[in-house]
Amino acid sequence: MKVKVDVRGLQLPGARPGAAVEAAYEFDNFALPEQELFLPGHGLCASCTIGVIARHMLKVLGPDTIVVNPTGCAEVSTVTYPRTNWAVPWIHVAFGNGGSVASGIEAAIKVLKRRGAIDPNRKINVVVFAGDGGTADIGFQALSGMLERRHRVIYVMYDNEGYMNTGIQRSGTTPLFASATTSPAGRKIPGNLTHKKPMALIAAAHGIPYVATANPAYLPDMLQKFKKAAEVDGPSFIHVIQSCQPGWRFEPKYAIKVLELATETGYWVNYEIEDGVFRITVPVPKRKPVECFLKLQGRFRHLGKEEIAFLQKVIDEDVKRLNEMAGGEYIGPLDPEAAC
Ligand SMILES: Cc1ncc(C[n+]2csc(CCOP(=O)(O)OP(=O)(O)O)c2C)c(N)n1
Ligand code: SF4
Ligand SMILES: [Mg+2]
Repeated sequence: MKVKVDVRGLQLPGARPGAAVEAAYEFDNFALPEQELFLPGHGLCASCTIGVIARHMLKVLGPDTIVVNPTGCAEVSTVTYPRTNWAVPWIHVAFGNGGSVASGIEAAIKVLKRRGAIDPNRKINVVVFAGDGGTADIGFQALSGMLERRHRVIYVMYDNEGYMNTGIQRSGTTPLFASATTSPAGRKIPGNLTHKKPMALIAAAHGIPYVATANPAYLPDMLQKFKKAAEVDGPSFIHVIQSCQPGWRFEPKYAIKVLELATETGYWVNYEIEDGVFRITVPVPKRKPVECFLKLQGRFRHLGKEEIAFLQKVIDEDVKRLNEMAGGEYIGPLDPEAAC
């Protein structure tokens, strides 16, 4: 089957390279509290990594946190009336307005502090916890406005690469050639025909103080990024990849394995952009072939050699550009013989 797709070009105007900082992170000194603020008993699917992200995010941010949650799996699976799994103030918002509601909450906190109704020294975190659809698609303008106005809000986008709670439709972050219910692989097309939107780079182009990508399979790195986001005085954006069993179609026991392979193949690069300095935070000495990541997942089962080779080329190009932005080969060369 012949379908014309271009290799995309990632670009980030204005970023300065910085050395990988993995070794500088003091993970050992970073004890997590025992208190659970994302409680068990939710309705997320078995092996869903949304719970891993939400639980650890709140352990880092603590009880003085307000969660703004647009519609999506994270929302419908945790707040079935009259129960909730969130032991912090939490608000449901519409699919597309997470950034606007969080902006209003942050502005209201400022006013209440100014009037003396809240202790001006009290640090309250406002977090948007939104899916890829609620961020990269319908919530895009609300997010962009929030970043532009520089509200002190931590925006966490959990990215399962599709509209999962409504039946696995494609989104702006669905990868090339993944089969979804609105881009089904068949005789006409080999799955989704668009590239994944580089949301972290798009957020960074707003010139905000902190942007990062994270992966729950690399927990210390993800925790560190939540911590840094909470410390900046302005907006921060963290794009977290999140494995989804029904959407990606892997055996539930591979929920973390598939995320490890995402990073080991260079499909997903963990980096941060702090005050304009770009660093890769989880270096990968040698890359495994992308096939290792693809073959665990039913959404890529239809791919032939040609499509897999094309996806490998896309990753090679992305990695090259990200290494250039970091100023070194932090993501190493492809090892075609590597065992998965
Ligand atoms: C304006 C509007 N359009 C459509 C919907 C239906 N809807 C609710 S959530 C959702 C998709 C959510 O996708 P995402 O943000 O990626 O979250 P996920 O379900 O994957 O966790 C859709 C289409 C809606 N609630 N509001
Ligand atoms: S459909 Fe996917 S994202 Fe939604 S709860 Fe299930 S595993 Fe999680
Ligand atoms: Mg989604």
